[in-house]
This record gives sequence, C-alpha cells and structure tokens, in this order.
Amino acid sequence: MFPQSCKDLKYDYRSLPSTSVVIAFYNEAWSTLLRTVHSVLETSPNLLLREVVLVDDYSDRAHLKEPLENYISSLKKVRLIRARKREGLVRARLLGASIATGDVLTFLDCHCECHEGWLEPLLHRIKEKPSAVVCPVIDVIDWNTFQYLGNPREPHIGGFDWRLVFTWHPVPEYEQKHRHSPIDVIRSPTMAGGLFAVSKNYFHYLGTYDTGMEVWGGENLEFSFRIWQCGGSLEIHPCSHVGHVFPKKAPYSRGKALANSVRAAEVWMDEYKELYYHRNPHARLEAFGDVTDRRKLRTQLRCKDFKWYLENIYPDIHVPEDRPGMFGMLKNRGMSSYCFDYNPPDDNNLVGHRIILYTCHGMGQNQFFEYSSERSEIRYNTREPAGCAAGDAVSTYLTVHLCKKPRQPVPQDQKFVLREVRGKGTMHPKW
Ligand code: UD2
Ligand code: MN
Repeated sequence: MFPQSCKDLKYDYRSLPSTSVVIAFYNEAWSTLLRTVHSVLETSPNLLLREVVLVDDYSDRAHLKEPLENYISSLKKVRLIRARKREGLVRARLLGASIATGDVLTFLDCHCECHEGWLEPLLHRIKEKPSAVVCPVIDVIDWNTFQYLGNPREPHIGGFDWRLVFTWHPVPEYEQKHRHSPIDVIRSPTMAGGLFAVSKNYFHYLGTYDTGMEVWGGENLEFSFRIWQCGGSLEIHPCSHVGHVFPKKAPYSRGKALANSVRAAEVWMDEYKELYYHRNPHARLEAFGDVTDRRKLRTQLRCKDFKWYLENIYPDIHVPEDRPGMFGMLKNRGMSSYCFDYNPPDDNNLVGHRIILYTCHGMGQNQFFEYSSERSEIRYNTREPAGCAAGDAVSTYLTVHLCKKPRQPVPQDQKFVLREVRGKGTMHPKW
C-alpha cells in the first residue's frame, strides 16, 4: 500500500543531506546484485546520491571477481571494496561505511530493487530528526519469478519473540493515534535489519555495530534495542518502498546466529535475558565472546534499561511470568516421559492444530509452554502472536488458538485452573 499523498510530497534536494548506499554481498548471483545497483542509480536523485559502495565479503564465485570489476568500471559513482577474509555482514557493512563520504549511510541487501521516490523520504526524515534511523517499507520480490510484487497490506512494524526471532505486526492502535497523517513515519520496536538509513554521525555516536557478531543474524535486534534504549528512534517511512528477495535458502551457512543473539541479550536485556534462555536452553551454553566494551558503551551513552524499552516502545509484547515450575515442559502425570508437544505444519499457520503428547526432550521449542497465573492461560512457546491452548467439553484433545491481547478478556475455553495435587502443582483444564 502506497499512500496516495506520498506522491504530492515535494522535496528541495539542495536542503537534504547526501547519502552513500552501502551494499555488502557474499556469493550473490550476478543478476540480483546488478539489479540492486542499477535500481539505486536509476531511482536516486543525482544530487542526493554520493556513491554506491559495494562490499565483497570474500566471495569465491568467479563472476564476482574480474567480470564484476569490469562491469562496474563504466558506472559512475559505484565503488567496490573487498574484504581480505570473510567478515560477516556486520563487519562487511562497517568496511563499506568506513570509506563512505555521504552524510547519511543507507544500507541495502544485495538483492533489492528500489522503488521510484524511495530515497527522499528517508533523507528528509533524518534531516528533520538526526537521531531517527529510518527504514523503507519492504516490498516482496518473488523468489521464483523475480517479479516485483509490492506489498498490498498496510506497512507492518517489527517486533520479536522471546526466542529473539524477528516478527512482523500490524501497526498497533496507539501508534495509529500518534500519527497525524498516512504519510507520517511509523515507530517500530525493531527492524528487519537489511534496509535502513542513518546519519553517519549518529551511527558513530551510537557505537555503529557490535563487531563481535559473525556472519548473519542478531545484529538487527541488537541495533534496534540500542537505538531505542540510547535515545534514538526507529521508524518506517510509508512513502519509501524497496523490494527485497526473501530467498528460500541463503548461499551460505548461518551457524553463528545463536552467539549473536546471546550477545544482544547479554548487553541489552538485563534480567529479561532469562526469558530468552528459558526458551533456548542451549543458548546459555553458547560461547559468545567478550561483551565488556559493548556494556561500557551502554553505560557511557547512559542508555535506558530493557524494562523501559518494553513498557514504552513495545507495550504489546506479552512478558511471560516464568515462575519456577510454571514454564517449560508440561508432563503427563500418568506417563511422565510424555509431554505436551505442538508442531504446527508451518510457521505462518501457527494456530488451529492439535497439541499432542510426545516423548519429553527438554529442548524447549515445541515443548515449551508457560502458565500465566494472571490470565489462566497455557501459552505455547514464545512466538508472537502467541498461541494459547484451548479445549472444549467434548473433545479429548486441546488445540491452539490465538492468544488474546494483554488488554482483552480471556475466553472460557482458553482458561485453565491450577490445582495443587499432593503438594505438586499440575495444570487442569477448567471444563
Ligand atoms: C535479514 C535482513 C538482513 C540481516 C539479517 C539478520 C532484510 C531484508 N534482511 O535477513 O539484512 O539484517 O536479517 O542478520 O531485512 N552478507 C555478507 N556476509 C555474510 C552474510 C551475508 O555480506 O557473511 C550479506 C548478504 O549478501 C546480504 C546481507 O548481508 O546482502 C544480508 O544477508 P541476507 O540477505 O542473507 O539476509 P536476510 O535478508 O535473509
Ligand atoms: Mn536479504
């Protein structure tokens, strides 16, 4: 959805900051990489675009060597720099940023297509508010046909679940009320990570990125928490659209993501990191390196705590109680090696399926449930929007429904009363 009034916006280019577009890539296909570069060149006003910085993160595909150099040598404004070893996307982007000359850094993934008029709103907003980090709306480019599909719905904002997985959500009512017009920016608790613009000075003030993060993953939530907790704001501009290919499979392994998330949790989440560890028991054992400097940065910048962030920036997230004994595996009393297990066929269709009994494995994930004493719900795992166990008087099984929002009442069939049995707490359905 592209608000009609976006088209009426006029910008005085001379008053806007200039930008360098930084694109890191690892073993990307020729066509998608060049599509990204050409679309930036074709849609960005000359006055605003300082350069496009391509960063090769030590790719080994032949077409990205000489052929790429030859090809871009005829393109004005395109620079290529190569990492001397595999750096991962965080350090690769920083390498690009280090040679960028524009006032604003605009990061893109290497398989994007910028839509006409994408750049001006981002730069305009940063001029208006230098501590704003601004993302375009991410449109979908079809993975099979490479057709630009756009985004038929209202822009969505970013969130996360307690496994520290990034999630999308419709714009909440409080944010709709806060905006005066459909072309106002939308504040977002988190960003997807790949596409955003930030004032170069502000990026440095904020401590750029956590360079202890490898390959892929986690840096988007880390940066999101940091932006908000340290006084900035993270926004989506509804008039700026960029298409992105969401690949079925990346051209590289993503093994390091867990350690990256742990770093984010250890630096920014205070005691709330326990909620994450409860849901990812193996994360507690992960070697995540040294975060002393990042914690120092947090102190130096006098950043707010995670409680403040949750209450003020992400009030819609459900914060689990995780009282001792009231979360984790839900064992069957008769067959105590069997646990509640919920395994929906795919991630996009979380609700509507049956909870089964399966051998207890202790690994969290599909066997992670939490009991909310305040709301008498048995909540599944940690995903947002979360699923709640529901039963009725006739079925012999439970299914998972969407949990109600924090301020909505819980329906009867999703309420479970906890009865103490011989000193041991067990959960019983009310019906
Ligand atoms: C999303 C983000 C991505 C990043 C990631 C979390 C969007 C559209 N994409 O995953 O930018 O924040 O979440 O980490 O929001 N790359 C390297 N070196 C590497 C690995 C990747 O340069 O070792 C490049 C890669 O070629 C691409 C970019 O980093 O240009 C992001 O990687 P991706 O496209 O595989 O990530 P994506 O879109 O699945
Ligand atoms: Mn991508």
